[in-house]
Amino acid sequence: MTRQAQSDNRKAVAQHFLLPDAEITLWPDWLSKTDADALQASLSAELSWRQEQIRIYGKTVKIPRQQVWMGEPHCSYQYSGVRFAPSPWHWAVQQLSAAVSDRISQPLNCVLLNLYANGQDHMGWHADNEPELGAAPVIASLSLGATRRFDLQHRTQGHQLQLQLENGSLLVMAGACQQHWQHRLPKQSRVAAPRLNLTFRYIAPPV
Ligand SMILES: O=C(O)CCC(=O)C(=O)O
Repeated sequence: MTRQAQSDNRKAVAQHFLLPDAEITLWPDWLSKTDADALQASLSAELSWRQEQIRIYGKTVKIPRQQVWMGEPHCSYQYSGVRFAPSPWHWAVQQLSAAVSDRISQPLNCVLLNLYANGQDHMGWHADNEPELGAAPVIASLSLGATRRFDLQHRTQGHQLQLQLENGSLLVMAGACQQHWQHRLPKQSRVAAPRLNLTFRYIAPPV
C-alpha cells in the first residue's frame, strides 16, 4: 500500500505514500531539531494565541487547542461556521511560508497555527476542503515540539494511514486528498509536552 522513496533533497529524505485519491509526502526532519526548538519557543511566546469558540449541534464550545490564523489580507477563512480575518504575517512565519513554498513548488499565502498544550489537546476528523481553498488544495503541515500521531482515513474505501509527526517534520497532503480523505490529530493522554503545528495553504486573491 505504501512506498517510501528518497528524494534528492539536500536537507532531508522524503517519504512518498502511494494511496488511492491522495498524494502524501513526509519529510521527517525538514528542519533541524535546534531550529525547530527555537521556532517553537519564539512562536509560542510571540503570537496572540486564542482558544476560539465554535458551534456544534447548537452548542457553543471552546476548541481543544489554541489557534492563530495568519496571512495575506484577502485570506479570510471560515471554520466550523466562524469566519476568521487573518493576522498580519509574523516575520519568521512568512520566511517559513516562502521556504516551504520553494520546497513544494506551490504558492502559499496563509497559515493556520495550532498550539496543543499537551496530549489532551487535539483536532477531530475533518478535511481542509473549504471552497476558498479550491478544488484540490495543497496543504503543507510543519510540526514543532512533541511527536504526535496523525491519522488519515479514506471517506468511502476504508483505507487508513497513521503517521508520527516529529519535531521539524513537514507533511504535504495533495492531489484529491481533501476531497476523498479525512484527517485528525487524536488525543494522546500520555503526551505531556506541547506541540505547535502550522498548516500552510493558498487562497486565490479576488479578481
Ligand atoms: O496539528 C495537526 O497536525 C493537524 C492540523 C490540521 O489538521 C489542520 O490544521 O487542518
